[in-house]
Amino acid sequence: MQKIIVPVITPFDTSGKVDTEKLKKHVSNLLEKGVDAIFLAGTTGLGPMLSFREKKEMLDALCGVTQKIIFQIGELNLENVLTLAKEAKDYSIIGVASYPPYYFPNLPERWVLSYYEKIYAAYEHPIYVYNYPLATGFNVTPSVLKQLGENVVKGIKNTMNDLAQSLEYKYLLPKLEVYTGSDTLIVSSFASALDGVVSGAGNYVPHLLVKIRELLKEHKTQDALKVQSLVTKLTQLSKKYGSLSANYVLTEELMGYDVGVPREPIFYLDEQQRFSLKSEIRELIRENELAQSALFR
Ligand code: ELE
Repeated sequence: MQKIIVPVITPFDTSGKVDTEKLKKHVSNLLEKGVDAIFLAGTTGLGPMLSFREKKEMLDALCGVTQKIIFQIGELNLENVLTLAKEAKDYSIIGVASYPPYYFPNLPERWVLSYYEKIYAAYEHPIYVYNYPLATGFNVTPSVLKQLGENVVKGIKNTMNDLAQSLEYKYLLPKLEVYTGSDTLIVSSFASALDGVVSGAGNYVPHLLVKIRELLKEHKTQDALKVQSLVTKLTQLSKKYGSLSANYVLTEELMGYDVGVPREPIFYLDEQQRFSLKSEIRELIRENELAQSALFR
C-alpha cells in the first residue's frame, strides 16, 4: 500500500530548546491516526536549524515510540553528517535521508554525487534523497539519481509540483521508492505509480490523508478530490501566515493538543494572528461537510 509519511514539526519550548516529550506525544498520535512513517528533521521540522546533536537527541527520544522513521541528517558540515550516518546504523529505523549540499549556487553534479556516496559509505545501507530545489538551489534530477543507482539510493522525496520528474525517477529506477513532498499532489501521488506522500499537512490533518487514500481505493475519485481541495486550502491558509510557524497553530487547533512553538528566527505568530488563523480554519471546516465527517469521525 502507498505510504503516508509525515515530516513532523519539531516542538520547541519558549527558551528554544527541543521539547522531546511533546514530540513523542505528537508522533504517537499521528501513528494512531494511520500515518505510516515519520520524516524526522525535514523542512517542516526546521531541520536546517537543528544541530546534529539535537537531531540525534530527537531520534533517541522517538525510538521508544516507533522505529518507522526516516532520519534527515543533511547539513553543510559533512563531518557531522557522516557522524550521524554512522550512529544511525545502531537503530532499526527505515533509513537516513539528506538534502543535497545547499546555499552555494552552481555546485557541480559530481560533488553532489560524492556527497551522497560518502553518506552511503558511512551508513552502509541505501539512503534516501530529499529533493527540494526551491530551497536548496540544486535539483537532483533523474539523471543524477540514475548515476547514484539503486545500490546507493533506496528512495527519494521530491518536493516539486513537477509530477513528471517524480514519474521519471520511477521509470529510470523501478525499485526506487518515490514520494512526492507536495501537499497539493496527494491525490495524484496515490493515483499514480508513486509510492506515497511526505506531507507537511499530515501534522494537522493525518485523518484527511488517510481518507483520501481510502476514497481512491473505493474509486470515489470526486470525493477524494474534494478532500484534497480542503487540504490544499488549509495549506494555502498556512502559507498566508507563514507556514513554518502557522503549522504549529494548525496542529494545535486540529489535533487538539499543544505542540510547542517554533525556534526563532521562525517567529511564533502573535496572539492576534493566532486568533485570526484559528477563526479562518474553523470557517473552512464549517463550509466543508465531507471534511467534517472525516475530521470528527
Ligand atoms: C515538504 C515541505 C515543502 C514537506 C518536509 C516535507 O517538510 O520535510 O510549502 O510545499 O514547498 O517538502 O513542507 O513545503 P511546500 O517533506
